[in-house]
Amino acid sequence: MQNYYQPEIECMPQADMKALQSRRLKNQVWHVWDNVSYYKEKMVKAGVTPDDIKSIDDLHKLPFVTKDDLREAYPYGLLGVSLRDAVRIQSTSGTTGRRVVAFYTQHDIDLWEDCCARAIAATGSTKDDVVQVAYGYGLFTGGPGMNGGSHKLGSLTLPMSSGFTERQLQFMCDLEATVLCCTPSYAEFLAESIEESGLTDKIKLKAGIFGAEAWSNEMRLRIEEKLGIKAYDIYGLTEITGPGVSFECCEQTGMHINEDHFVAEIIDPETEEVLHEGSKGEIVFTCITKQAFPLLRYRTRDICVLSSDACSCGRTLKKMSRLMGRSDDMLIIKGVNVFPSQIETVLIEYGLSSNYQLVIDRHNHSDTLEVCVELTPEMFSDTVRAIERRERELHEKIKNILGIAAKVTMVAPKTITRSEGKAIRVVDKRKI
Ligand code: DLL
Repeated sequence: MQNYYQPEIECMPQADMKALQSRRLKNQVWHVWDNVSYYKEKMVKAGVTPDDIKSIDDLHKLPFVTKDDLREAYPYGLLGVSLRDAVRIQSTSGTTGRRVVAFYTQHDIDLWEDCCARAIAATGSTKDDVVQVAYGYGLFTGGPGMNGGSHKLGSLTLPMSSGFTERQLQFMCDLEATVLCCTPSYAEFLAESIEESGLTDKIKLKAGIFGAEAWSNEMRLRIEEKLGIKAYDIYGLTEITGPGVSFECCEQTGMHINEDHFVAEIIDPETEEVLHEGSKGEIVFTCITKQAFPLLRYRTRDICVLSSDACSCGRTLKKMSRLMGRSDDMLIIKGVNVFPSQIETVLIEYGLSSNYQLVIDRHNHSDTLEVCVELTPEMFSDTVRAIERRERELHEKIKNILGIAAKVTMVAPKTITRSEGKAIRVVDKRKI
């Protein structure tokens, strides 16, 4: 039996959905035109006015919003309501320069939680379930989003946040959690800890909702086997709302997009040309209902494929495939969005050259980051103690900027292999 949270939307005929999207898009473009002068200027420059947008077929006429726009307009330049009406921010981790701050009205939080409730319901879960939310709470959207979704569905919610594994296992056993929400790497770590603690027989989990970082189908099968559950993918990003932009159903062949709120397009990241359904490209989202942070045509940099094929779960919402990569150099390390240039800036400000390499690996289901950097010839003549002090100082600086710890290794000048083409700055050894 299929389980839905809002069947009238999730199973709406595609033609009706298109009409709903068109109505909402027209209103949203006016909302942005009237309230977000930053984007209005972009529209004026592109020679488009709200009158040119009559349906979602006109979406391509609107200019894109990129991370650079977010940076330029930081912090309030893209706010679509007065401060009086905004009630919450969420943010990505990272430096002030790269940090994304997204705003929500109460209405925005409400619709976000509906999206997360749809994702939880799609696993077959109901009011009778106990949902353990082990995504981080706070600025990160994972915890608050899934928490709200679980409340909406009426499930008993365990707001655990991430980490404190022993406590996670105790609550999971004692309160008989049936649904686990966390990153796939943490799910794998929890699965191993359960095995090691001999608690396998005490676990009542039946489903897991895992996202926020890349994971493979092999990893899914490993988690499913170890935890004895069905593992569902969930996608989202802070700029658009957080988790629940799209979610998997029992078919596990891609994630249904909550199209009544987010209109998806696939573009060629180089030419920005809109591609036909079925083509692989960068997914772009337009928020058609959000008030406080109403991004239109936001370039996510995430690469995937869209499909409107019928799904055996009965949902008519289009699906996006599992993510196939990114069109920029963003890495997700320990759940934190990291751009190599952030680390490069720290190194250069410290007086080092840009001969460095980031080595990312995964031990015990947790990511590790090593920053190997060449000493300058002057620093090379320092004592070992002075070099170790420098490594500690850099470790601190990187931790302050990224929020995660990195092992810093300083090596002799000219020892990092030079490439004849593009420098190889990132060596990602993670097998996911
Ligand atoms: O990661 C929101 C989220 C929380 C999604 C919990 C799912 C579950 P950000 O921190 O803004 O938001 O990072 C967004 O993470 O652009 C993708 O590159 C990546 N990402 C998110 N979900 C997935 C997924 C949250 N299921 C960025 N598979 C996005 C692969 C994902 N990558």
